Amino acid sequence: MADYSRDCPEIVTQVPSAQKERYKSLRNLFIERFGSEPAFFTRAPGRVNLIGEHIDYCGYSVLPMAIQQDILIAAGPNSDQMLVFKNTNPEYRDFTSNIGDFKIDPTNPLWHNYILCGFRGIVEAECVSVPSGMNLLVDGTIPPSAGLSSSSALVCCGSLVTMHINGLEIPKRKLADICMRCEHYIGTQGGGMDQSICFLAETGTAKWIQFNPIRATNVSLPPGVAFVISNSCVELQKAATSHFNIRVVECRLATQVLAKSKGLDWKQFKVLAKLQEALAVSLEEMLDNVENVLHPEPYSKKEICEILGVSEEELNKESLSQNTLEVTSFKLHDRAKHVFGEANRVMKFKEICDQAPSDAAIQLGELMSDSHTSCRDLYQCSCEHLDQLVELCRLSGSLGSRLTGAGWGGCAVSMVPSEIVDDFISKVQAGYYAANPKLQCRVKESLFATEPGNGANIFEMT
Ligand code: ADP
Ligand code: NG1
Ligand code: MG
Repeated sequence: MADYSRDCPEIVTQVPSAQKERYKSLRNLFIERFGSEPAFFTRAPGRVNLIGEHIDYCGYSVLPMAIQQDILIAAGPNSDQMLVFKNTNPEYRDFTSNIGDFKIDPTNPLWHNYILCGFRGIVEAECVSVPSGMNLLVDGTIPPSAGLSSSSALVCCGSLVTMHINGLEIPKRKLADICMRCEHYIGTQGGGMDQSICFLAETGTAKWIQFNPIRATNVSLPPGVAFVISNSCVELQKAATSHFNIRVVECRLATQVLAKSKGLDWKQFKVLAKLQEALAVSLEEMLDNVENVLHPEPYSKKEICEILGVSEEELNKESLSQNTLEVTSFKLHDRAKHVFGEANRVMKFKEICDQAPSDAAIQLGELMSDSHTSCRDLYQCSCEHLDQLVELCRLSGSLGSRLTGAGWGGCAVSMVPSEIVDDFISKVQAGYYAANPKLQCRVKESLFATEPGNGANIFEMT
């Protein structure tokens, strides 16, 4: 039984004074759209992952921090057993459903589905037999489909609303545990990084997040550096494509082929970290196993079936997801090599932050840049524009730059000496955004310095 009692900052709090105007205008808009006062607000931040990409779903720890951009929901109950979701951004159309009738549609993941994931997660986990109807007005500032976790902020915010409106009190670590599984309803088979940092973040500190069970440890970043986010503005909606799940499946198949080669019951193993635990060896030894057992060329589905001794139907059932059934070729060597290497880099990053040697920032920057190289070459989750942007960030004075989040577009994060942040931003603006009017008009929300922000909260207006 997990112990959720520790590490849980207060969840219900007052609106910070700097934010009061935003909450007031959302309240006024809620009254305009629903004809009644909102009862409360929930807020969930986006995040930037500093290091540890595509390894949370393999069971390995990651090192993100929350950012200031967020999803904010003004909420009130309704007595008609209706779910009514509206958005301040007209691109996101109104959604209305009877509580008993809603469906989460992985084939057409429109925005309201993410809130429904949070709703369903709480209702099922807490066995709420007659959930309250909800009127919600959503306001978001996280650039969508950019690797800053707008989707999970929406899921987590939706779960908080559902909890509070139904009079439940759930500790933050349990909320993270519930929510890390609910985005699977929409099809993406991610790990728990986004939901864990969303709930467990605290102002002023990055977090080292471990899984099984979820734990969040403060990490002190070196003094004299800032983290700058730059969005390539290439968008990839994760739930609408199979890019993400193909990587999850490749890691699962690598786990199973390695397990089989060690004489283990391969069906018992779904994630690389569990295999490492069973073999009781170091990450370096797992890297040796990759070199000795897996070949660098892609595996056909037929070859994997032969190695594991199963039919294609059985492999589909055991190891693939709905949207990867048609994939016929899988890269196991390179994906597993990335995962073990990246897991190692997270441990080193954490160690350097703890020991704080005089050249800490330089060492951390190198780890970040190595992480990008591995994502680009072994995991193949970058894209041309993002690689160009990362390169430009390095040439503009960063100590280290890398893609952040799932990739295939989206954002880069750079560690930059504090005294050159303004100069760095001007150079990146000139080199990436200025030449293209479509990018230039988005530069304000696409290129900015950030600091570790607070986790999700419920706010009551006073
Ligand atoms: P990421 O999590 O990296 O931002 P995803 O592809 O996982 O990207 O999720 C993006 C989706 O989240 C969008 O397509 C949209 O459906 C939803 N979303 C993001 N921001 C908002 C918002 N402000 N309002 C409504 N839906 C949003
Ligand atoms: P983004 O980019 O926020 O969708 C996804 C996964 C994370 C993690 C990263 C890659 C979800 C909800 N999020 O994040 O769990 O695997 O990619 O490190 O699936
Ligand atoms: Mg997402």
